[in-house]
Amino acid sequence: MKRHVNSTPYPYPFNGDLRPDNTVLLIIDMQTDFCGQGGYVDKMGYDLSLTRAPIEPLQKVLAVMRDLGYVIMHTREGHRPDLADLPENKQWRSRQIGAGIGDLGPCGRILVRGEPGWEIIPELAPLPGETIIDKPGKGAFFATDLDLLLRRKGIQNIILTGITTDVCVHTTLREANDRGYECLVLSDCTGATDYGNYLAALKMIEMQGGVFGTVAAASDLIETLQA
Ligand code: C5J
Repeated sequence: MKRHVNSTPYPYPFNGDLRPDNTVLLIIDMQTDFCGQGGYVDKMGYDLSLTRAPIEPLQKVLAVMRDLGYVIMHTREGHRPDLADLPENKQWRSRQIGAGIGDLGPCGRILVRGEPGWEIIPELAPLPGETIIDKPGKGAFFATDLDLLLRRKGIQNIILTGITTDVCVHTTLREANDRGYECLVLSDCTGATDYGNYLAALKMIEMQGGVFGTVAAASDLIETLQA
């Protein structure tokens, strides 16, 4: 049975093959450091309401997709406690803006694995058995086994959500698209530290007939899944 999500600029997936065993919901970096008080994004002075906006729609999508048996994966951006995997320029730039990666903040050491700020927020906590990808960079394919796990599971479709739209979501989207995965971004299940960047990041996807994939709202996906 072929089915499609009502997405822009084309219905997803392109071939109508949307099943629990060939599709993953990828939830990117819903960590306190990116959307919680005292975390990295808060320390940089950005508006937390923008990165917290996806929480509620994501909870709905997550509940539906868990119920239907879809593959669920989460990512966390963070570095080893000895910072051996932290590029010098990444640390230097973060210190310029008053939120030095590896430095002590209100939620522990910023973007360091095992610290309170690095944890996924309780509202979207992974269930036992759901895969968590720990990544040192912005893209979830860089220096991780994500591609290997997806191919072993026979995943063709990736539904991308999480934060931030213009940085980690977009980098992962581009990496996935170049690897031949069919990508959907859920517009209300993602957010950026700047609203203009959020809109631009979504618009970029829609160029050239869907240069990186296609975009839908959570309700469009849920309608298709429950039809
Ligand atoms: C950033 C992310 N923005 N998860 N990380 O540094 O988007």
